[in-house]
Amino acid sequence: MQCTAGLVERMMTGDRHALSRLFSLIERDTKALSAVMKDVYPHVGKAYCVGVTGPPGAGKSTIVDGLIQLFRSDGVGVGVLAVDPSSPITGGAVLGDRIRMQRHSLDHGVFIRSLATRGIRGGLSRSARAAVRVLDAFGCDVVLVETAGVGQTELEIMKVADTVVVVFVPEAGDAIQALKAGLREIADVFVVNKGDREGADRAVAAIDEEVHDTRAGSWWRPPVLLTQAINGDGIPDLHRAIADHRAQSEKSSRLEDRRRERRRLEFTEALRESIESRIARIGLGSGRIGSILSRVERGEIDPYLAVASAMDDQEFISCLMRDFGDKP
Ligand SMILES: Nc1nc2c(ncn2[C@@H]2O[C@H](COP(=O)(O)OP(=O)(O)O)[C@@H](O)[C@H]2O)c(=O)[nH]1
Ligand SMILES: [Mg+2]
Repeated sequence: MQCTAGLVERMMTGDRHALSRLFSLIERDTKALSAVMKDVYPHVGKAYCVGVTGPPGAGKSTIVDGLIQLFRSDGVGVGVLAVDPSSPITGGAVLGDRIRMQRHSLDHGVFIRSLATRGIRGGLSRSARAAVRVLDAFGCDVVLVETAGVGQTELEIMKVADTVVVVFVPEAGDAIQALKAGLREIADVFVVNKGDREGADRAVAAIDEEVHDTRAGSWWRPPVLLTQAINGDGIPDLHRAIADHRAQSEKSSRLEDRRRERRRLEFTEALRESIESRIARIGLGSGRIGSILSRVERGEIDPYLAVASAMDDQEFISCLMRDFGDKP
């Protein structure tokens, strides 16, 4: 893994080939990802991350495409990550995104990449976080992360994004349903896309009412915007709403609080994972820990008392602390 430092160095001089290689590494496995992070981390902290989430087909990629153009017209360097845990990298959705965004492919201020998250422990949030950092170090001012909302995965975007945009389509029933499922809390900006469709105004009103009830008196009241991404309608308003949210969160130190909380979560998650994987590696079948386990299995001691015994057992603890060569 010695090559990562050199790759990072080349990537930081604007070498896109090195950037692509780094992406392949962070997609490969957890160990490669950690090695890349070690070299990238000292160079991050400038990029602002915007998450765009919502159900498949809502128009997220079309919206992102419109946003790229607006950011570029301000001279902002843009990185785009399409994260889709449900479809493989060659799958239809991602391929479609690539084609749709192709018009940006000759622009050196834009880097678009789909991200495969399988094979990485910690899934979407860990790979996406790493990828955002790589793009940050590369020099992107803004990183747009598109995630297809499938169950819990859309909530994961919170762990990455500084501003979360949640996209709905006009079927108001669906929208309200999704709000109840937890999106209400994570959205900083709501978008009802496909404004050309029946019921769009009703959906906006319904979400607006819901937001009014739940965010009354809060430092930020998420706007509910109507867009028609297919012809660019409403995208400048969205661009402005993102900038407003950014300015407000920077001014009120909410951004720093949010990032601090994310780093804390990231550390504790990684720590837990590291301990879990060590337990899996050493196995619990032999030695004194093995006999404790057998007694638990036979129902002779309760599992919690057994944990306390294990934690007091020097042999077990020193096994856990052994050097597994898994450090980056
Ligand atoms: N009618 C209509 N179709 C749209 C609009 N925006 C996007 N679409 C279409 O909806 C489909 C899904 O869009 P896409 O951006 O790939 O959605 P994603 O899966 O959320 O990324 C595509 O065929 C788009 O052309 C819109 O405002 N109105
Ligand atoms: Mg898409």
